[in-house]
Amino acid sequence: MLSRGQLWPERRSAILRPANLMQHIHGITFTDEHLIPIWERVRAGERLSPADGLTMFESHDLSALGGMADYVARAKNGERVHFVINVHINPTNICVLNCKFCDYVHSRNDDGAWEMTPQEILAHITPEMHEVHIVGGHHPDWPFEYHENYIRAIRDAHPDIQIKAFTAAEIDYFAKRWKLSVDEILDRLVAAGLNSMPGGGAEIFSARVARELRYTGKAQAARWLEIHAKAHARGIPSNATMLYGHIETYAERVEHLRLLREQQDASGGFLAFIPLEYQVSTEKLVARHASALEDLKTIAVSRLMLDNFPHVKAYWIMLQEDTAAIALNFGADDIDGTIAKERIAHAADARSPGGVTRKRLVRLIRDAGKTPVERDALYNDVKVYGEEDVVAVMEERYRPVQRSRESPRAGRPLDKFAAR
Ligand code: V47
Repeated sequence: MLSRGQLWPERRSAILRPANLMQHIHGITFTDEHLIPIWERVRAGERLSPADGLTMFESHDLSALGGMADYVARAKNGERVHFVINVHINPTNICVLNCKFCDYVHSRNDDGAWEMTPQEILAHITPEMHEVHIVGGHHPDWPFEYHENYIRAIRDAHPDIQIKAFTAAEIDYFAKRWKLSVDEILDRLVAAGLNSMPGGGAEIFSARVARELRYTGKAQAARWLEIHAKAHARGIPSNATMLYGHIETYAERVEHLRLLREQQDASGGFLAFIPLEYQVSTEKLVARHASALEDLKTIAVSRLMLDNFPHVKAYWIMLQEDTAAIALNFGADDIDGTIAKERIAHAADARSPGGVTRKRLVRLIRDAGKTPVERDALYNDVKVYGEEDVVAVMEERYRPVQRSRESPRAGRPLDKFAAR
């Protein structure tokens, strides 16, 4: 017997409902009448249930889902779409784990293994950047002090840059490997210069998928959420991700979103949610990448379910630029950044380039009909791009805004980041 939400992806079409006649309700055209009561709840500002989440994932009516999500995104962020001038640094790809979806991981003696020194890490940072994003493998020999030291080196060399570093999975590994408490780790990282935490390592909060994809060795749902709660309690904002498009079911996606929403109610420090499209790796968990339709649906449903998250990010590295641009009208209000170098998705042959220019991002956001807003890691405005700024960027005579020493630091109360 097949149950709802369990047919992803091979027989997904079997559960999609046939189209009905079109109905126009408060500005949205529906071909799936099951979405209409959900739209009424969205307009009334009511919270959607997990059953609503499943109904939306199982719907074929992409344009209605996009319209509803865009309505919510506009209510939260208006016409604004955020981006950041940043760099992704992956200090090492040596990792004790062997997650089945990951092509990034190497053992110590493998040919492609790398280890960066603090000086090599520093060499990736330029004065124009407002965010440095750092995640790496679970390196068995680097003592915690090594990580602390390169964070301090960045802070000393760039007192005004924002450092977003270490997934909850890495923090959990430091704690287990070096017998430290999560509290001590977080306090020491803040003292070294950490501002916020990225959302990686969450994968899908499902014990079944964790077993099948061999990631039971990394922080599981309760621990991942606990670490973010501890970060939020000390004024460290963070992001959350969901790895989709492999063997997970729609029901598992909905449960993942429900757990994040519940955590956000409790601790309030999540800034952005980022659905990560599985990049088909050597293991080929599925034959091909999720379709653009599936990507857009996932962005839209995430925006609708996560009513307490201020931002939803269309991560162009994994979605590719075209789908990411369309996602800006399907509930996403952020496109990440210039990124400069990216190695995790590209280890699995991501089809996007390794980094893009400010010009490319500004054009992409304007082409989507939105207002480009350059931000820092904590979603403070660096620059709202008016028409003249957009023209200046296109004509390559734009003068970047300098980083400000007024940037908020971790350890401050999180009221500013409370859901809008
Ligand atoms: O945790 C690994 C995922 C994550 C693959 O917080 C893969 O702003 C797809 O978390 N296909 C790291 N994904 C990236 C990440 C992230 C990216 C951008 C912004 C932010 C943020 C966070 O990448 C890992 C893992 O879940 N990953 N292998 C793969 N083959």
